[in-house]
Amino acid sequence: MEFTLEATSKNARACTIKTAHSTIKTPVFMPVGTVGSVKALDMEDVLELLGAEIILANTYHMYLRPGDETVAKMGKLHGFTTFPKSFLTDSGGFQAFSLSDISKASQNGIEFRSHIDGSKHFFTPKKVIDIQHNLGSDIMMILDDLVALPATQERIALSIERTTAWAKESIEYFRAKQKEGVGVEQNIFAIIQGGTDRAFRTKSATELCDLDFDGFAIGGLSVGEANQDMYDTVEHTVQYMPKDKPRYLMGVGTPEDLIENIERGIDMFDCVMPTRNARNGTLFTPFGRLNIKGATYKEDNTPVDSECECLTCKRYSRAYLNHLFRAREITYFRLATIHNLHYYLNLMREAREAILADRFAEFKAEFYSKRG
Ligand code: PRF
Ligand code: ZN
Repeated sequence: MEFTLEATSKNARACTIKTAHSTIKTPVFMPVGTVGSVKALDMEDVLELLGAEIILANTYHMYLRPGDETVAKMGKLHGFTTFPKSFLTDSGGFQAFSLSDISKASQNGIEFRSHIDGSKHFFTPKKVIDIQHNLGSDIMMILDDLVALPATQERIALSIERTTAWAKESIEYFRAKQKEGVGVEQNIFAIIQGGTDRAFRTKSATELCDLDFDGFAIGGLSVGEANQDMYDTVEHTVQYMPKDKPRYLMGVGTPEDLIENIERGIDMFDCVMPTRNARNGTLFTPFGRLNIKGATYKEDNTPVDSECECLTCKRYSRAYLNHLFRAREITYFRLATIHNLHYYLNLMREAREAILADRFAEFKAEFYSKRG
């Protein structure tokens, strides 16, 4: 992976990340394609209509169904899904923790039950690397131990201790495999944990950033803490992260969260918010959220956002989308998803332009002023 830091505007960064499959310009939002599909879209939409250079898939889901070995046989993620650009895969720890009714972390890994058929599985740091080798993602994530907030000091201490131990085991195994010729074009990121406690975050960040990873993520946030606590934790943690590697904030967030965290030095984001909200009827615009179900849109002949250049806004009215939503038409899901993802990806492109012109603060002020 080639990483170039092109410009900064205070702490905000514009970078380029070159993987074996694409050149990613940051700040970047990665659409979520949990099971190897961005829900409601096909890869042509993701590629041609949205222009995404990277999407996220989940180890947990692909391992359970169709199975990582099947994916490997079908040409790994790129061949199987036909998406030719980059994939980042999450390690499965978070999904085991949030989707499985029974999940138990121990010293050696995480035991969980499948949300599909209840079968028992055990993820270890090495196992999730083997799976991600089969998936062939451009960026893989280490197995981390995360805790729901609020948590006791003891539980957070244990979480970062385990995450560091697993990270050491992961990087050793990953680099050894590369020496054998496995995963040579793949990259691996560590995940900083530590709740909202500064001392824990300092410890987790310094321990992990000392290791030979290709990039670093901040995990364990957006799990129920106040927004300001998330922003403060990020602001604190980035100080301990290297300037010459990508910084990824996992599972975040609202448009406001993205702007606040770009300002604090984050390069990469992913979140189900634009895709999930689209399906629920919530559409994002520069003026705030719009609930397309509302009776006010029944005879509104204007687009969702008259300045938006997405397919949905160029062609269809709020009235038509309101109708499709109420009629539960499948087409609604695609059109709404295209708009919301276009909004997120475009927000990142505009943020990047502002950083390159060293006017991120002005950009942020305009962003907030439009929302009133
Ligand atoms: N760890 C992993 N995946 C994640 C998270 C994490 O902490 C989060 C937290 N917001 C989202 N996805 N492995
Ligand atoms: Zn649009």
